[in-house]
Amino acid sequence: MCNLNYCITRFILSAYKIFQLPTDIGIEIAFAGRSNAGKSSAINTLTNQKKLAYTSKSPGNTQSINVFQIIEGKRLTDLPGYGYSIASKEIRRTCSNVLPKYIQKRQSLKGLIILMDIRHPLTDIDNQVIKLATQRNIPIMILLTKADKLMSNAIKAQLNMVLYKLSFMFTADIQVEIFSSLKKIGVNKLQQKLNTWFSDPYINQI
Ligand SMILES: Nc1nc2c(ncn2[C@@H]2O[C@H](COP(=O)(O)OP(=O)(O)O)[C@@H](O)[C@H]2O)c(=O)[nH]1
Ligand SMILES: [Mg+2]
Repeated sequence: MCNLNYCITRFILSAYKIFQLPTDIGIEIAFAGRSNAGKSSAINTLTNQKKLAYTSKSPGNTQSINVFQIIEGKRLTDLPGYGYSIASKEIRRTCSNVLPKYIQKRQSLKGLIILMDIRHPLTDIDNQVIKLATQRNIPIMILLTKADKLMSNAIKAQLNMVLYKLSFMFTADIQVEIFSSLKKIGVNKLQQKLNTWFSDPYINQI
C-alpha cells in the first residue's frame, strides 16, 4: 500500500462540464455530499491546508467539480453539493446533470467518499448517489461529519442506525466512519482508505 503525502495536494481546475475535466486516466477519488455537509473542510483537513478547497458558510455556491492533484495521475475531486442551492437558475440548469454523469461515466473514478452531517444522514439524494456508485461497483466510504456536535452516546446511536439502514438498502459493503474536521476525528481512517484505493494494482497508472 502506498502512503501518499496528501499535504502536497494542489488545485488543478474547476470543471462545470464533464469535458472540462482532466484527461480520464489515472485514479480519481471523489468527495460527494449535500451542500454544507463538510466536503471542502474534509479536503482541507486531509491535506492539512487551510484554504485548498473553499469552505463556505453559505451553502450551495460550489456548482463546479473542483479537481486537485496529489501526484501525477492521482487526483481528488470536490463534487458539487446537492440538496439545496442558492445558485442562479442558469447555473442549476447547466450543472444539474454533472454529478450523476460524473459518477456514471468517469473511468478514473475508483472510489467515492460520501459525507453526511451525522445529525442528518442518508437523505433520499444521498441514497440515490450511493445507488449510482454501487451500480458501477465503485467502492464507497461514508463519513458522518461534524461528530463534534454530538455526545458520544448519540454518535454511537447514529452510527448504528446508518449501518442498520445500509444493510437492508444495499448489498455493497460500505465502510462508515465518524468524522470531524474541527476535532480531527476519523482523518487517519480516511487516509488509510484513500491509500488503499490509490494503490490498487489492477488499475493502469500513468
Ligand atoms: N462543527 C463543525 N463544523 C464543520 C465541520 N466541518 C465543516 N464544518 C462547517 O460546516 C460548514 C460547511 O462546511 P464546508 O466544508 O464548506 O461544506 P461543503 O459545502 O460540503 O463543502 C462550514 O461553516 C464549516 O465550518 C466539523 O467537523 N465540525
Ligand atoms: Mg464546498
